Amino acid sequence: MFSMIEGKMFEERISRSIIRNTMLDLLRLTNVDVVIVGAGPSGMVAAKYIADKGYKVVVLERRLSFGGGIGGGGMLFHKIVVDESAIPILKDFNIRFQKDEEENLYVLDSSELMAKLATGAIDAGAKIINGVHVEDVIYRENPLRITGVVIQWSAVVLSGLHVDPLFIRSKAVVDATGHDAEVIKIVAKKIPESNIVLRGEKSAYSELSERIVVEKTGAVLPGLYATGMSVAALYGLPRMGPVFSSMLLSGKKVAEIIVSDLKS
Ligand code: 48F
Repeated sequence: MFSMIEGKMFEERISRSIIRNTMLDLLRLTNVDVVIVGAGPSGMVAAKYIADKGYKVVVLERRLSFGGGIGGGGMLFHKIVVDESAIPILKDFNIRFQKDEEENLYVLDSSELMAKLATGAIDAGAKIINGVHVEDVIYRENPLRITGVVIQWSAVVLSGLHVDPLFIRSKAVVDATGHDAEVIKIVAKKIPESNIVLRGEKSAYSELSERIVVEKTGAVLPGLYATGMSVAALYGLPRMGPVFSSMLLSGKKVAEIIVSDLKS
């Protein structure tokens, strides 16, 4: 009639298993090496290459799915393009691509890119947690340093309820939030001594932006790093549309910089 195991109903065991294992995970995540804010292309690439080196990495994504701007392809067409500079990264993630000889570009399916970037990051040991919104940072003075993030359930943010958040301590925080550079924007506003001026993204100039976004990727303040389109928003660089080479290269570059900083 009622299948009870050790005096517990099935429904009760489902709840207990989810609650206990979530709490065990969350306790392990209160102090990590690297918090990456945003599970878009740059964030997931950074997560893999940092986790590959054995560091504890968590990616916090406010939506219930990873991929960021990948899923929409180019104006909802399910393809995106890269140039040859991104091919080594595509190979590291086992992502298939075709050469469009006519345009001298490489083309791939947006769903495969999303799924395999996430798989690569997770298989390397990074945790991707959906439904968590980063609403602020933790900082310390003399010298000024970003030492973690302030988090809230996205559902609470969307509901507008006043609920105090919780904290995650980390050695590095990566703004991979895309066009709005949300973490850097908060730091610029709430920590004026950071002297950050967020210049905002410019209109489209794909070729220029693809190059400079990668060049400018890196540390913003001790403990705070920018990758992907947040770099464009910070330095006033143009947008580039559905060409993703620089997002992948920027994620890899920020990973290399962080790994080197964590070692020193
Ligand atoms: O926007 P997004 O894909 O960032 P990206 O890695 O790549 C940009 C491209 O997709 C494309 C482009 C280049 O070709 O122009 O747009 O720079 O992903 C950013 C992710 O961050 C999440 C957001 O939901 C998205 O999935 N995000 C943004 N703010 C927060 C956040 C926040 N405060 N807390 C948690 N997640």
